[in-house]
Amino acid sequence: MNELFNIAGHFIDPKTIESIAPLGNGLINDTYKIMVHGEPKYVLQRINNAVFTDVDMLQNNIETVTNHIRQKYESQGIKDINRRVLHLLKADTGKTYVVENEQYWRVMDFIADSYTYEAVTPEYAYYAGRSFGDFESLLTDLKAPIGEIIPDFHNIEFRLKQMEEAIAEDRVGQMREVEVQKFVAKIREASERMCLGERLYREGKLPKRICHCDTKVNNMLFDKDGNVLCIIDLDTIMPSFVFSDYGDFLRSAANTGAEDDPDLDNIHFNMEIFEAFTKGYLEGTKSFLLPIERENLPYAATLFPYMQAVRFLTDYINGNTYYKIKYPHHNLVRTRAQWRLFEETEKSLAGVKL
Ligand code: GN1
Ligand code: MG
Repeated sequence: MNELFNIAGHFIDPKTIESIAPLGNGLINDTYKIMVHGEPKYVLQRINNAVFTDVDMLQNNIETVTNHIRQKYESQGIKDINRRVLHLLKADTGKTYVVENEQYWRVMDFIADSYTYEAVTPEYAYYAGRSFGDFESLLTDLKAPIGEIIPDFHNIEFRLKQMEEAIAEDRVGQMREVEVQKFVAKIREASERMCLGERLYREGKLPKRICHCDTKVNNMLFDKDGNVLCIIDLDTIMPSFVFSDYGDFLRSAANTGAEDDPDLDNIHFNMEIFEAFTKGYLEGTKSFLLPIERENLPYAATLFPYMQAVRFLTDYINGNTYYKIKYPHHNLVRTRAQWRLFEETEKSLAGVKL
């Protein structure tokens, strides 16, 4: 605990800190809230440096994007800007992060009276669609460069290659498990149709845009009336297909079960959420979205549970080195759940045209 106080002391007056307590349930970084006068005032985060190896680029990306959005909101006369866009604090080093014992830390303002959810109603899904669409739209005229913080992050061809490498290496002997072999076979069987986006990109038909790339429901803050306040978890902002933001949101929001649901019967694709989110997203992106992007949104909704199954299975085969796990088979349970969601999504969206 003392360590956390010392680190926070690089960003704020340590005498004002009452306590520091864990916050949220991300799979990558460690997050805490800093209490001042009985209220959460700041968010302290340990950046996972194994995942985000270039912390300078990471923090630069976030500063560039949040400054751009803040300026736009100012020129549009939007009120309450500090609750609508994240704000990184500067440390006594002059940077927006500090390094202590090879660990990287940052501090942001806590946005008061805000709520996160793991599941949404169709009404909230509509607002979420609008917000992610608006978010992309606000960034279409960004001139400053945004680095590809995790190269090939949502490149399914690359994720499949990583799976094949893990299989070839089989460092902990998981390939002996029949269930693992079965998933590998199914993933390979679907791979050709799932790599459509990368093919369209190579043919010069599909653009990359600045996307959020982690649009899970819990990466959005709502106010008490259900309005979207602010989009959070900006680490993975990078150039990508719009499929990333559209597809990854539905992967969490339209799933009637949990991401790691052990009971596969809970998992279905909620068409009402799909319709509401799509309506909002199409409104938010109407100024720039190309027909090729729009037509392939149903494909995007199937791509993300597929890609997540590939990523969870790869981590399981590698001996769980990437995602935080709560029990030994967690990544296999996650794979089962994401695979079921992929099948359910394909079934539900067969023949759906946008
Ligand atoms: C990770 O940290 P978190 O939970 O927001 C991951 C996403 C995955 C997600 C699966 C940098 O996000 O890509 O979709 O877990 N982020 C990174 O829940 O790999
Ligand atoms: Mg998150």
